[in-house]
Amino acid sequence: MNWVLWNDRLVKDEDIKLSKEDRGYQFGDGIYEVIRIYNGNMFTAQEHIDRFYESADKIKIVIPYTKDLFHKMIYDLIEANEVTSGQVYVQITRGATPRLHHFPITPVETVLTAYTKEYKRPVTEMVNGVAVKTIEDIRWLRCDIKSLNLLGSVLAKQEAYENGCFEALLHRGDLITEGSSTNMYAIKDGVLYTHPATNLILNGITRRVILTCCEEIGLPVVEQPISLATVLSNDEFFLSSTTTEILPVTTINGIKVNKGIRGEWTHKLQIALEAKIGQEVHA
Ligand code: PSZ
Repeated sequence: MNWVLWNDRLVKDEDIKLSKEDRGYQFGDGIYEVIRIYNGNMFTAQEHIDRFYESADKIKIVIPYTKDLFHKMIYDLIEANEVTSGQVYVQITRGATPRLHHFPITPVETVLTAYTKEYKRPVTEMVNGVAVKTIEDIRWLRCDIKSLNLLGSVLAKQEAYENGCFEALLHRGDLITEGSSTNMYAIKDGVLYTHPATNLILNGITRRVILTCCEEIGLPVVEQPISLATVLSNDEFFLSSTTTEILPVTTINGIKVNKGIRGEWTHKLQIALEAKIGQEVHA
């Protein structure tokens, strides 16, 4: 079924009416989240909801629902659409007003929209890995906000795609930040390295779960940026996000990492993450 959430109402897709002067549409003035659904349940729902409210707060949008009510609204949408394996996309914008850059002088209602999609786990890539291309990170300096402004990410992903790569490996000078829609990790001599959760990356929910998994499997973590110059000397490399989970990175700019095969620590982390998701282990 195809219900969508429009503010606090569940409506049919064709009944949703959005303004051409919605600030999300004109300025990207809003924020969003993507939450994974496994077996009809949201995975790490509270963490995603907390980040949604934090992102809104950072750009001074006030969400007119309590977190509990918001959680219920999203859950009702998932139930109405009978999603078992999929994802829910939710965004909120500052609302619709005659176009002026500054915030509306007379407050207007925010516009919330959410919809669901069926989605299967990328099991082939989980085993075989993916290719990435290094690209200079030209995004803004508040990547900690899950903003609707995604032009820097879109351009990087497109360049990666045109070069036959799954993802862009973004760097500011010599320092690797993250992917265009993923977090990045290197493993060298039994230690995991990943960019610290600063303004230069999105602190992924999957990243947070992975750091807990590292503790569980006895893999030390150093939250420090990975050097681009020495990136190929790492033993293993992988990326993560809500939808991709953990994908081994097997080539960088066409050159193999770890002989082009999934690394052992990466595999262990996939298994630890799957245990949290409650899925069976694939391959
Ligand atoms: O479906 C998709 O392609 C998704 S779902 C979530 C993302 C992509 N990306 C989230 C994201 C991001 O946009 C950036 C710039 N860095 C890291 C991540 C990973 O965050 P989590 O783990 O919370 O999804």
